[in-house]
Amino acid sequence: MVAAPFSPLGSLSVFDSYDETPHIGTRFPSKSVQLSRLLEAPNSDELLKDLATLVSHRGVVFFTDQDIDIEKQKELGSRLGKLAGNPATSGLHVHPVSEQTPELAADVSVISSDGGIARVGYVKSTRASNGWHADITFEPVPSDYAILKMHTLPPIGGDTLWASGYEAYDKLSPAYQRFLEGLTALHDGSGFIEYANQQGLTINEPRGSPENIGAKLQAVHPVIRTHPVTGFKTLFVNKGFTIRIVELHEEESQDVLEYLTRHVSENHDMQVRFRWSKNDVAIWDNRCTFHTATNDYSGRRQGNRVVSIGEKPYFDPTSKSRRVALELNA
Ligand SMILES: O=C(O)CCC(=O)C(=O)O
Ligand SMILES: [Fe+2]
Repeated sequence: MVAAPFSPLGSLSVFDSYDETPHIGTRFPSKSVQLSRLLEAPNSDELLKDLATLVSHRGVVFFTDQDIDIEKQKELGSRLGKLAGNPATSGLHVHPVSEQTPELAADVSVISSDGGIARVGYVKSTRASNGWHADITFEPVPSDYAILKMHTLPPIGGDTLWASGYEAYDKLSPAYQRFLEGLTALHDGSGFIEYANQQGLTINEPRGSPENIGAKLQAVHPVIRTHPVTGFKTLFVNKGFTIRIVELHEEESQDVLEYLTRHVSENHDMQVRFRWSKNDVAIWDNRCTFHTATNDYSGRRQGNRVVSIGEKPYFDPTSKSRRVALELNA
């Protein structure tokens, strides 16, 4: 007996969609599906809660040619997190170094080839895979969802890749899984402190939660965390921000983090690559995915990103992995 394929679409099943890969990524290909309309629908709470559930299961969801403006994008960010059950104290993230511009408030990050936070630490001559990260994991209360709308794109290039933290966990041997469970890791955003110092900026605070304060930009989180929406175990260390596994000796920690970094970047069966068109929107879950930009283009590329704050990461030893819970064997 093969179990019927699990569908996390709920009320969104009335719209045409397809999965981009078995483990990560779902797309709504038609521009007739507009996020702006989901926000206004009479059953918008149901639709948005189901969207949050879908994003949490599939890691990242893509929408085509969206008319949503930045105010509505912020509303979407707030409502997704709330409907998925984040704490009352969690709101939209204020990036430690986001600059308030006349058009955009501090809770919007401009993702631009011209500079700013998306370019911090980028060195052209290093490996493309050095860019893998989950957003803002240096915060004590890190992100649940992120929404990126790209309005300016080069004719070719600039794809974004996402990888599944659920599948990253599931692909490890049971012995390695047991070794990682219960360990904790230090996440560090000091690259943004250096950037702030260079630019003469002060570190913004609070940053979307009363606990996200101070200018140190460090937090300790479980290496394997339980996702509060799906209940699945997921790998929660990333190349961008995780600097040390606390319980290990320094060199052991370096080797294990190096292994896990390669595990995510070299297993392309747990990744999806998205080629953007103008005004496409990607919504991802920072708790159970990693992502990286591709710096292979010339010309301008720019979009607006809204990141919402979730809950403090935790590990529930009784939680199951995605493959075990969904009875997937392939
Ligand atoms: O530019 C991209 O493709 C991704 C940038 C990024 O990391 C983000 O928006 O969080
Ligand atoms: Fe990011």
